[in-house]
Amino acid sequence: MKIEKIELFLCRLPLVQFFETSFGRSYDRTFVLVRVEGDGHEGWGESVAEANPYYSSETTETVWHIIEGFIAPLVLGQAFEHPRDVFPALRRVRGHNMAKAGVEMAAWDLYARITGQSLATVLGGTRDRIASGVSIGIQDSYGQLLEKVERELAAGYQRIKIKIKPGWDLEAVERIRTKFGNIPLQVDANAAYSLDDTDLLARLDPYGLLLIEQPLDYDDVMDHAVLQKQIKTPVCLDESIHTVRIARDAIEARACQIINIKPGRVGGHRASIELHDLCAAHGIPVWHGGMLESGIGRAHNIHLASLPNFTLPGDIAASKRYYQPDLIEPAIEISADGTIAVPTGPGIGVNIVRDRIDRATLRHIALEATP
Ligand code: SMG
Ligand code: MG
Repeated sequence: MKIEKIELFLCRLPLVQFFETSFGRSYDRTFVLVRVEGDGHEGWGESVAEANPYYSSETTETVWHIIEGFIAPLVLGQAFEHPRDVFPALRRVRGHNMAKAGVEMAAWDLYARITGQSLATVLGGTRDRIASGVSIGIQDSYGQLLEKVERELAAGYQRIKIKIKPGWDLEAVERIRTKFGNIPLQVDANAAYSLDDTDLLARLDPYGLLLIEQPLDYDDVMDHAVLQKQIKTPVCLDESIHTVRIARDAIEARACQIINIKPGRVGGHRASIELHDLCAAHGIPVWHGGMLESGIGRAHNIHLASLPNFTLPGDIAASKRYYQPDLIEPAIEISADGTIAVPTGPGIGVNIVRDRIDRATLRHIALEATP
């Protein structure tokens, strides 16, 4: 497979509903789409960096800069036997996993299309439907939160995750438990606490949460190990896990019992599979995270989540919770049992709607191999 062309699209789409985390509130999503061409086919990827450096230090502008200046020259005109060879070819570039993942994942889609297989098949997926959960942001009132939980449970989602931050934590959980009983419930702090909050976090123990995601800082593995010894709720790491090596250290240090895999955060599908396999070997369950992706990134996530150790429901929900219309057809839907079908066509297996991409595009560039 030879990658002959890379196109980048800086896109912005309005969100159907605002999304608030401990970093702040968003009403729209800016992201970079990657299209690659080779062997008479195309492949699509989506970089999950946001316009701001709050979830991660990467932004849409750094992604653009790094792909255009440093990743494209390492990939264009190169023949790859398999897309697993792309990530190692980018080794000179340190970090910038979200930029790498955009290109790497597009290469997996390209390869799957060239060989006429679904992406799930190429990745080693073993199930034809994935379990779907939702992530509910911080709301203006507890009433609004309870309404949203009710709506998502009625839609069939298999678990609820709520965002927490100091001042929006115990009471939010208490109210959900009081109204909805023992539903599968987890919380995500996006690094909003410190070890000084250990007593407060321990007060979540009686609520039987599935997990608490990234309570402490994004670069802090060791404090999570200290915290995990003092609370019963399983700690799940998200932001901290940039590389398979950090995951290995975190598991060794008992800093977490569960890991959230986002291919964008670790550099793409190859690193995600390695992380998945590492966790499986250590009895650490994984689930697929979400980054408010458009249908393109979402389709990639569904294929990856079909691997066997994704045993907990992911943050992979229906398109209509995020974008209407989505950039793909048909939109991603969940069935009444809270599962999503893994597309079976070649590659990511969804139809890309080019004129919707064009309407969402703020900037475009096409890069080709120099002869
Ligand atoms: O895609 O449904 C989704 C969002 C899931 O909560 C979600 N993601 O930390 O896990 C996380 C957050 C990061 C989102 S900020 C873009
Ligand atoms: Mg998270």
